[in-house]
Amino acid sequence: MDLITTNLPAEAFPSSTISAKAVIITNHSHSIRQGSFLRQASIYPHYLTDAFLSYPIQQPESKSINHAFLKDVLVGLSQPKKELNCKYFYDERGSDLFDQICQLDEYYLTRTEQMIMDRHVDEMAYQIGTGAMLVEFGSGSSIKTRTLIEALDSLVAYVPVDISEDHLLKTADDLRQRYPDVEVLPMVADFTREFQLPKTVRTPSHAAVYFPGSTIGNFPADQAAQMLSMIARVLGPQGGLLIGIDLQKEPSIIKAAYDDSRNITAEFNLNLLHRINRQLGGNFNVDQFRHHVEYDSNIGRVEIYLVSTHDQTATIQGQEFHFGIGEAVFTEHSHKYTIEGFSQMAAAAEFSLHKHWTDPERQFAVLHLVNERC
Ligand code: AVI
Repeated sequence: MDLITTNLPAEAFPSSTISAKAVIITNHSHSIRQGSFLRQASIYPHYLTDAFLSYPIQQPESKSINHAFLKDVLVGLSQPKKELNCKYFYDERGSDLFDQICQLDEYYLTRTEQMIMDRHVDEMAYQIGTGAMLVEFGSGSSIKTRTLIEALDSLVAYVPVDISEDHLLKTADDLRQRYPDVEVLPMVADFTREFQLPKTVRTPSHAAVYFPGSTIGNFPADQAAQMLSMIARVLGPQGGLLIGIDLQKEPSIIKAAYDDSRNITAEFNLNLLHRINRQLGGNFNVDQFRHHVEYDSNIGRVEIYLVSTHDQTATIQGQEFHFGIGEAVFTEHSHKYTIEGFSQMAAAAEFSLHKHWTDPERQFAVLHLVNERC
């Protein structure tokens, strides 16, 4: 658990629980189940990550509430432009809905990335090279990674990184049995933060991070750039990064992926309000909000909102929030890149693009980047 203190506005918190000089307690494992990187990501607004100032602490009383979640919700809804952090999509129901999204016809990302991996895994393994340590971000059950593990020549170690300890340890046991020559070294970690690679019995020739799923697209551009720099530092010189990114394309295809005809994505988005009701004692009338998606083709960015269909007030832990008719609460960005644009961002972190693979329609790409720092 991290204890971070800062000077948040008094109105961001119910007076009964936290003083104006508030404490932020983050325990990332509370709210997060398993699987994708986002389920463990700390995508905090800048005002929470920038200047951390120390102030006296008054802890909230209830032990059953996830205080990091409560704090983020109260602060997000107190902004002039209301927002909720997309990392809170992934409670049990949200994770289940996300799995359903991944199987939708309109949601081309998952199946296209898988197709690229299936077709080109041998070339990817060749690019990564012999005797590597492979570090996977948001490994989940590592099932899809097995093809890559099997294709890699003399893989020294596989390091699945995830926040869900139980799941991770079970997966690691399975992998050890399956690949007795590979050291499997699970890490329970939040890899939006700098971490150290584990020590191995045999020395790997280099390390490579595997970061699939286009999850980097859910980070604001500046945080994505910071993550790439952090990965480069962790890997060291000649370290590799195999990363999946969603590509810019005809806007109607992208919009449909986030506004599907079966309304599963709408349910996924609205579940955030249900989750606030369930876990934070909120009283949102969820039926009076609707899912709304925009795609800004200049930036290459999907923007997802919850829009209030009525003039209404919701209360969370005694704090009231008013929503006007048509008022939008921002919930998620999903960036779509060009290969050139992403390579430029990666170049600022001293990664250079060695090879990339796409599907025939150039919807999605997997990039192999190498840290050229000496
Ligand atoms: C996890 N992430 C890559 C998904 C995406 O496509 O940005 C999250 C998502 N949001 C709505 N649909 C899917």
